[in-house]
Amino acid sequence: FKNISKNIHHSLLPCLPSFQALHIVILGLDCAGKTTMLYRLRFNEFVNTVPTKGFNTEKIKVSLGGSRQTASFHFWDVGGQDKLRPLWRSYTRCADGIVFVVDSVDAERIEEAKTELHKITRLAENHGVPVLVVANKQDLRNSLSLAEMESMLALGELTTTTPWHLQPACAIIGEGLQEGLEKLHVMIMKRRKMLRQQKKKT
Ligand code: G3D
Ligand code: MG
Repeated sequence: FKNISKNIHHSLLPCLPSFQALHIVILGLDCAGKTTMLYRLRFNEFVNTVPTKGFNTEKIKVSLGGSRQTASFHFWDVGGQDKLRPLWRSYTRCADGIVFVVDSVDAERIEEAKTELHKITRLAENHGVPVLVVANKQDLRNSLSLAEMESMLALGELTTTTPWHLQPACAIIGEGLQEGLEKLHVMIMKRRKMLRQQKKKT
């Protein structure tokens, strides 16, 4: 992983100016459906995935509700196996937003997902970065409800500065993805406005 990590640092360190595509990092445990989501958005169809060893990246234009407006998202889908998780930090360094994908039927590992989510949002450099929590695999009969997910992930206990939205989704058919990204976009724009106003005051 050394090489991968070196390349990432090289490409991300000079944080790109924000008028370019929004930098969005897709995180979550392995098998949550991150790569399925990315390729659903990219090709508008289901793509059979293999476990992600390094990362996948795609620039995708997403249309925003009703209006004809679109936003460019530059997604980074990072492998979620535990040995890859230490790399997450180098991807979130300049992130405008985080998409955290959770498998809604994997009740056994939801505690682990919660721990990782809280760990990443507590990092100083992620202070205030909006998080879209995707409750994925809602198509399956035994999926946890949104209310259950919210309490099991302790979303109410995320730092007070972290804006979040919990979105039910089914990545294989793409349901909920667009809606979730619109919410994420709104949160990112709100934060930017707030940061601009703070800058003016000082
Ligand atoms: P990851 O990138 O987070 O590790 P993947 O996860 O995108 O590789 O997906 C892991 C498995 O979950 C895949 O199945 C994929 O088809 C499945 N999956 C992803 N999203 C959904 C969903 O919304 N509903 C259902 N039912 N399954 C989903 P396989 O069988 O290839 O392991
Ligand atoms: Mg993957």
